[in-house]
Amino acid sequence: MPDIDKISSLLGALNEQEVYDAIGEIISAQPTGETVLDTILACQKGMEIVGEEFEKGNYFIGELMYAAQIMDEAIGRLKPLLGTAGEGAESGIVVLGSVAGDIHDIGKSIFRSLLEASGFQVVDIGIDQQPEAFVSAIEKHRPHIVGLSGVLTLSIESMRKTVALIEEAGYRSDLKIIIGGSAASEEACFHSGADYWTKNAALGVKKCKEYRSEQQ
Ligand code: B12
Repeated sequence: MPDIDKISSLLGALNEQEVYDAIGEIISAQPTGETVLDTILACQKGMEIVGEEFEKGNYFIGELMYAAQIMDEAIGRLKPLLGTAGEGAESGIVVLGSVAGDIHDIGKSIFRSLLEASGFQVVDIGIDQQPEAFVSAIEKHRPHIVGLSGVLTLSIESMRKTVALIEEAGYRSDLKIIIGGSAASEEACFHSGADYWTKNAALGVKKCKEYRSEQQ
């Protein structure tokens, strides 16, 4: 099996073709579901390296956009290996979106794909979504779980406002709220009033399954 960890440094260095070659090698080796998840995490780490280079002033917005393109393509190639839960495997409804002010969506889309592969129906309301948009989606789709995605420090405040409006609208006790993205932390979870936080999409799906077995 090829070295999965090397993908982080290849992506961090924006070596596009080498990232695809490494992903190709992993796919040819007929990986287990766990290996596919590890590969996604290695890509996520690569994006952290890109973020660090941006902070240091070595990369600029163009490099962030290029990294996003490589990441999208890499995940697109891995996606068919995530499998599908098949008809009738409904595990619950999740309303998901990136919170107000935040246009990042790669992590959100990965979480969405993993949820769908586990049989959840996902209503993805998109990026930069105001609290009111989450509440409208809750009114319309009556989800069991709401997922808030955010990678900016400022997003924590948007998450707090979103949870507060869900509470004000009277839906808080009907559903669980989980937050994810690189802004998520224990502190952010407490501050926002969410039930759970994670920076790992697979752990997020595991938690959603736990919530659904408690709710049923
Ligand atoms: C790519 C990127 C961009 C791309 C985004 C493209 C896109 N379509 O998403 C572009 C170029 C548009 C961009 C723009 C900006 N960016 Co940017 N960006 C990044 C970068 C390098 C990678 C983000 C990423 O895709 N990571 C990979 C994914 C897979 O990881 P993830 O998001 O954490 O998701 C995983 C988990 O967290 C989880 N997950 C995600 N969401 C959810 C939700 C739930 C419910 C659950 C359970 C799980 C879950 O699942 C995923 C898989 O495990 C980060 C660096 C970093 N460390 O994240 C900076 C970063 C987030 N950006 C940053 C900044 C500053 C900006 C800009 C302000 C730059 C500018 N000057 O314009 C703008 C902001 C625009 C805005 N208003 O949102 C900063 C944020 C700093 C801060 N603390 O606030 C970072 C951290 C870079 C840095 N280190 O400085 N960016």
